[in-house]
Amino acid sequence: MRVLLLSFEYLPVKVGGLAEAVTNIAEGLAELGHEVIVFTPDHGKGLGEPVERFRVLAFGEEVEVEVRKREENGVTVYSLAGGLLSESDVYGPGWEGLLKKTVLFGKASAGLLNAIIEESKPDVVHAHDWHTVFALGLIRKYFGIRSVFTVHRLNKGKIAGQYFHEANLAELAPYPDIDPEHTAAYVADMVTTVSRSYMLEEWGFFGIFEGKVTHVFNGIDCSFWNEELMETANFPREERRKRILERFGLSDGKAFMFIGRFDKAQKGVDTLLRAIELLSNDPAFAEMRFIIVGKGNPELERWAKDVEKRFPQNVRVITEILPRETVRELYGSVDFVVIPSNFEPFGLVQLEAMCLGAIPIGSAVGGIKDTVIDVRANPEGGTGFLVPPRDAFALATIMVTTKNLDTETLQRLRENGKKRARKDFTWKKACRRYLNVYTGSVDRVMSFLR
Ligand code: NHF
Repeated sequence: MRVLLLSFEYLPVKVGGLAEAVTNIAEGLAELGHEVIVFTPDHGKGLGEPVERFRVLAFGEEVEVEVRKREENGVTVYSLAGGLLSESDVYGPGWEGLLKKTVLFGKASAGLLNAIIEESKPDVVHAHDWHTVFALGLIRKYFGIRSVFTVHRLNKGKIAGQYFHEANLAELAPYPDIDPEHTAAYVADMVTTVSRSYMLEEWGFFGIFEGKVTHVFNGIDCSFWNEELMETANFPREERRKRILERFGLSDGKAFMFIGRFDKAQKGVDTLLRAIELLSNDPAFAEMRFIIVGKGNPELERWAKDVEKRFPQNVRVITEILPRETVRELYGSVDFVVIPSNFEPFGLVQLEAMCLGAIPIGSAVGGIKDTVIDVRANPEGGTGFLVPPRDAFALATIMVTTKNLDTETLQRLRENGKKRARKDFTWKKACRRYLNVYTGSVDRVMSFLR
């Protein structure tokens, strides 16, 4: 099968989990013997060799589009440069600039497909997140290729119908304000998202497209997130913990870690900070250590730093991007990783942690709920703990409980977690399911089934 993927992020261009997901899907499909082509904006990177040039009329100006091509791990990647497509802010400049960039990407993608269609007509076009709505719409309109739209995270935004007019897709914008995710899902033959629970939590959106909606879990590449590659691979876990805590200026204790963006909407670092404040009154607190890694919202950064200042024996806050190798040392040394997200389409942290034997304590939402098995519900097969989102008290309570777990249970949770991450959430599995989505041979939700 020949598959065309459309995405605003493709490694090495990475803003969030989207880049990892799309790159792994592309390479996984290629590994399974399929021909994979990717269209992505160049974002000023200049990767690959120039192969094509054409002019595109957009917003009253002619833009010279330069197409660059590279072969990477069995995948043919075309990056589209010129005008806003060369803008280095992936999702910018500003909201207006981003919208213009998405329209230009749409027109340039249609132009590029026009140039290569005679030798390389795709069997399916697979578009990722709303930024590809114009590319998807134009490819569907001009070439009628079977199409799939994947939501990695709902944006729930509205854009002026005018942008659809500008993209030669006026028929998709009968109203002044249009939700581009809704339009992409409407246009596509199949709609997917990255976990079953997220799909059901967001049924208000996905339910509109019932009959062509399903989930495909992401995977995790445990080849990097591997204990054997750690600097301290030969030390027992307690020794590693002692060393890593020391490295961050803390004495030994039960170690809990958070890593993620400091934002108010999704990642829930505020819930963790509140939980720590609650815990500070508990006698167990003296033996608890917290390493919090992340940056973002200045107010949350200030709050985190203030908590660190108030509890210097227990809390370390690192507001810088750590090298992946250091993050691996952390995962492989701490006892627990806390993922207090308010919502999480899939989430990588809980699986990275599981690959390295750190026990996840996560919110019972989206992909966290689907990947972490709560040991209280399944004592033999459990891999971690699930708590309600936005509930600092529940999080604090479970942290006290976990602190007192016996070594045997901890060991079982670690082993179960490693097995689950390595076996149940591989990219190969994800790609096999996408292939079924492409051909329509996949199960889907029927809300009337009881
Ligand atoms: O893992 C890739 C990623 C997800 O939960 C994540 C998210 C954005 O929010 O699918 O997309």
